[in-house]
Amino acid sequence: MYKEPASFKLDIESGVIEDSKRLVRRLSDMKGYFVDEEAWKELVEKENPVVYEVYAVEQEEREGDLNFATTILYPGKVGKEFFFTKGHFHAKPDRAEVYVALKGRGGMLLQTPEGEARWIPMEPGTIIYVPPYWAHRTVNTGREPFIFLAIYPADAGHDYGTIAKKGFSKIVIEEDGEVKVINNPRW
Ligand code: S6P
Ligand code: ZN
Repeated sequence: MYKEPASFKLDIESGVIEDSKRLVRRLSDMKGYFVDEEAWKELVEKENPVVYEVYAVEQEEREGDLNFATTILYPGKVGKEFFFTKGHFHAKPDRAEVYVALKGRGGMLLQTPEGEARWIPMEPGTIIYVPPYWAHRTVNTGREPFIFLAIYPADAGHDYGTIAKKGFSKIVIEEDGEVKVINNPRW
């Protein structure tokens, strides 16, 4: 009838949540995501680095319940483009989400279904409210792992298809030693 309340141990330094489900995304899992496809191929063949890891505590998909997960997004670039998470809409697109940045530096790209984009920089202590209907992707613009916690409805689900096909209308690159958010040339 009632679920048992629970507590979990998060190691703030590493971002790992004890007794959670671990997911690893390597660069080879992100074919077609980066603008510079030659640079992507070269780096996959050379070292195929881990781009990010997720530690998730998830419930059954039921309205009213909550999931949470940390992400450790490693530093790196494909060509000029900083490493990022795949990015997604929620399968139930009206489900919102909250992000809390814990360590490192980066930001979030958000986008409406019509392709209107926003960029929000993130540093430890930044809390982001992701409203219903906005796709979201995080980007590591720093030189150390970028770690954050996300809290989302248990029935939100993930819709990766649209972003996998079209990407975001903006990309985040390093140019002349600066972080720049520019229009996606493939959009
Ligand atoms: C889930 C939440 C995060 C991401 C994680 C990986 O709703 O937004 O836990 O799943 O940052 O990103 P992605 O886009 O590969 O799921
Ligand atoms: Zn999400």
